[in-house]
Amino acid sequence: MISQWRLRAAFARRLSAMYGREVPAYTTLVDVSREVNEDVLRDRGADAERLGSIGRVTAERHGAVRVGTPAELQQVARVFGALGMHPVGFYDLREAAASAVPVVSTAFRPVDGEELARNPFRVFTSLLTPADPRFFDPELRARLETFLAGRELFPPELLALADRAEAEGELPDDAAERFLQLAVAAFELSTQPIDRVWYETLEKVSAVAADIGGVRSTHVNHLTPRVLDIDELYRRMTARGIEMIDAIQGPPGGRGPAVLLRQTSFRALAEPRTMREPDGQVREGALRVRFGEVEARGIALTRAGRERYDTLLAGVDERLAHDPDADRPSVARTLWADLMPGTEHELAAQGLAYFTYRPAPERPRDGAHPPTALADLLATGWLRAEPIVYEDFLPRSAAGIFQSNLTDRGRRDDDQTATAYDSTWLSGALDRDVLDPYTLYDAQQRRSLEAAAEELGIAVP
Ligand code: OOG
Ligand code: NI
Repeated sequence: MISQWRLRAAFARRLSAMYGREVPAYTTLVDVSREVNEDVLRDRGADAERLGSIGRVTAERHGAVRVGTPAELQQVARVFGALGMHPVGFYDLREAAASAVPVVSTAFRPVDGEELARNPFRVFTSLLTPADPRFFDPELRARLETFLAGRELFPPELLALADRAEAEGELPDDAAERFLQLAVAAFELSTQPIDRVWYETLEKVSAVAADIGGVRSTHVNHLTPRVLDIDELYRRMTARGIEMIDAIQGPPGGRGPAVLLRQTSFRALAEPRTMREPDGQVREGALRVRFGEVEARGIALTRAGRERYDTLLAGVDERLAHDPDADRPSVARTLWADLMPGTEHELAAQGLAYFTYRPAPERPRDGAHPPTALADLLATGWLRAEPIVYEDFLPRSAAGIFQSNLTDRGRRDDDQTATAYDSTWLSGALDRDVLDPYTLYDAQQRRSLEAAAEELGIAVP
């Protein structure tokens, strides 16, 4: 029998092997990431593993996939459900001014601490929004919906195996093998001819709309390794002549503990794709839709901590609007130093980031009574705090990642009124609850505090 987490780990490994064959630059990225991680481990020792064991980090990937309809989204959710991955978080990529991509997204990932430690594979999953009139007029919407209704992304045999794995939590060896083959194949780049005129019609709205709705199958858009020092990775990739986007997205690095998520990417080369012309002729064309991305993960922020990050983004934008020649990274570093404390201890004491807490082995043993406030329990050495890793994504960075891949801004008609989509709508479309990331981190922190309080014989701080 193969358990869900082993299926998940095997799926991530096989998808990685397949994507490496499809996009050779990805293999370079994985190699350079591994080198950087080994160097960081050597330089920093145990400290390097504070946000995950080197085993976890080396195997860690996130994928990105894009689907066209709620029915397709429900099916992909069954495939990921088989792997113990649940929809977490809602991201609306239609609003980001710079990108205006007609999708809303969630991320499928393990939610339980132990499952995450075994293998944290996650997939950023985007759903096209044909009903948004700012992007699609009624005629194009109708054509698009008809096209999407006529395709099959996941064969029934795959979905039946997925349901069984989800219900039973495991699969017998043979069924597991079959499931993995079919699941990986479902995300392979298709060699079927693409209707060039239809593809280009959608491309005028958005390259992402064409990538989703212009073809009869789906594919991995990118697969992202995790690196322990993203600034160093950026330098090494650039030194190898790979042209990265001009920035690392997310909070500035350097000072204090790493928080949330920092990402950067590069455009992959054009890939050969078969095109069908209006006269029926088939010829070799090329499309450039996939890319490479890498990320560094930090500590999960509470809502209060996250507000400070959003304040940073707004502050940097404002400063750049007044002074377009200012250096964005240094503006961000300066503002960030004012907004965020520079130690884990302060992040914990001020309730800005999530930690698991346990009684310190070296706590006072002289019969003294522990203090009641969390900050005091930490300061006086009663409790120890271990950071909780941020397992999710950032909408602004995601918009930047989408954007890095587009040569053309696409088209959004702001005279039309947006269709409302939110987390509740997405839960309905999925027929599964979209989980709230803060609730998950809160619960993990709370459980640890309750256990620690019980051991110390005090009220939960
Ligand atoms: C997803 C872009 C977002 C990330 O890491 O923020 C993303 C896509 O291009 O489909 O993957
Ligand atoms: Ni990504």
